[in-house]
Amino acid sequence: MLIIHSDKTRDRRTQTELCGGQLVAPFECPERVDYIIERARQEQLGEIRAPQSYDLAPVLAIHDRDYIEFLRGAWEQWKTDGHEGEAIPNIWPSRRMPGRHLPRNIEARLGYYALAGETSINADSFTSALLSKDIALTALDHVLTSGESAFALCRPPGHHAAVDQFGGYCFINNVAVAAQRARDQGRQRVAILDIDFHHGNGTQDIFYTRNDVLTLSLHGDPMDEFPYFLGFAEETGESNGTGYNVNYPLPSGTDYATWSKHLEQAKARIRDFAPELLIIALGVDTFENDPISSFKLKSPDYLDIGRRIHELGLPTLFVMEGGYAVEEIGINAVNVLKGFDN
Ligand code: Q9C
Ligand code: ZN
Repeated sequence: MLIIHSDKTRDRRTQTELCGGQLVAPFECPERVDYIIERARQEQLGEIRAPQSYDLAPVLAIHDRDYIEFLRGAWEQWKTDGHEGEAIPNIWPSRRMPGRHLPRNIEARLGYYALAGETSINADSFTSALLSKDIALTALDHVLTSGESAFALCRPPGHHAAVDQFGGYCFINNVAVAAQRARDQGRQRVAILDIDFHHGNGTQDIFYTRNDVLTLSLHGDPMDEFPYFLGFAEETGESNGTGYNVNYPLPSGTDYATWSKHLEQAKARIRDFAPELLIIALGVDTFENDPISSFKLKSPDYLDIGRRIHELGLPTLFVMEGGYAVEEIGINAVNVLKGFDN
């Protein structure tokens, strides 16, 4: 399988993540990509190719322009305002203060565009987000032109990013940008299957009223797990999109026997939809030793996941999302791709 990868993903190296009342070293760190690419080389998974550059048009097909311009300028405005540390939001529009105006103040703007407070912004955040979408789009173009499958080794991840919100380590929704581009290139129906431990809230929200992009997500029950406020089973889509969003919230401690049953349900829905392209939001934070998640999948299970996805017989774009057991992330992510290829 072709792998799209850039060493420049290492340039995003924030120092802080707000966690448990402390600023800790971010879970979403550059070493994640190092372990995956090292394992892909060891296993001779396939050719490793650098991404091409794309302009903003495919991003603006999904995200609001004012949000993207905010991301571009946030760090400069934060520094100009005299702040010493990395940029972290600390106030939000909320039930009693709905936020009908976009304030000028940068702290307020951070909250306006953030869905959570763990994702620090620094000098590299915007360029790294742009690079990550280049990786996804280069891999997508390979799938569209060759009919073969490909792996986009994206970092930062994307599935929590909504039309005008960042958070959960995500800025640009890479799978959504890729799905929309596939539509714009003439693919009629695209399915996005999200197997990251966390609900793909951004992806769900972006396509919620549409019936041309089917979104499905298997994830930790939002009653207990991030992103908490979206990802429930009753969220099935709206207007034209009714029936075109499917959530499988699963309890803490879910093992592979239970998880894979729900994967088969998702596959049945995908078959029924008959997409021309399948996009997998590939998180491996479902792993038993993941430091921020609570499922119990084991490394060999990821081979079987790849095998089961291959049974759909669809041109498939794999896009890297989460996975924070850094030492095992390479084994687990590459296992999915090996299982698919075999
Ligand atoms: N104290 C992805 O997997 N909550 N994002 C972290 C740690 C945020 C995960 C809590 C988790 C975001 C792409
Ligand atoms: Zn995740």
